Amino acid sequence: MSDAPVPTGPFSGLTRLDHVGIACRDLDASIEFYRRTYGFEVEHQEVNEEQGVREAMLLVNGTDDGGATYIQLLEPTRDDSPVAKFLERNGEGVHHLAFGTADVAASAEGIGERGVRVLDAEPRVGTADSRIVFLHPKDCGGVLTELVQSSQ
Ligand code: V0V
Ligand code: CO
Repeated sequence: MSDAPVPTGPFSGLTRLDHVGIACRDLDASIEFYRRTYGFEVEHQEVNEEQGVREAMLLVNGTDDGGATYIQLLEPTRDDSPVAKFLERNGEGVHHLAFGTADVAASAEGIGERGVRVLDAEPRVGTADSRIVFLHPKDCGGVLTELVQSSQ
């Protein structure tokens, strides 16, 4: 028997809820709602041109693996973006869930082998230089699901 630590966590490599993505029309007004109502503060804010969003990460809690859990507020930057399409169809509300992993490519490969469509062949750049992959909502019980590997 070796003394190496036994790996923990599920086979997918997903170990925590990283964020819940919320589609909104006015980022500043939504930030103000979360601050005034819950006291959550913005930890990070950026524009992601590839994804067509202006977004803010609001810290909810830290986790024991050094990560954290956030609310991600998403305002579209162009009319043909996924969040703009979502707003047109559904109005403001929950847009996606994101699970954290230490290795996003390995998690995506393992989940893809179980018959779920992985939308990104290669991980893309997400918030704060994270690496992200999306899974098709039609294969995930109607929930757009993101896998995220944080940059630290
Ligand atoms: C679309 N559908 C959804 C959905 N978006 N279902 C649940 N949750 C969502 N958010 C459903 C929609 O109602 C349709 O169902 C069907 O999927 C096809 O949708 P569509 O918009 O007509 O068609 P597509 O295929 O052009 O676009 C859908 C997908 C697209 C999911 C493929 O939105 C996508 O690639 N999303 C991933 C990228 C993304 O969302 N980026 C923004 C967040 P019916 O009508 O056929 O039944 S960026 C982010 O989170 C970052 C940067 C980060 O975390 O760091
Ligand atoms: Co996200």
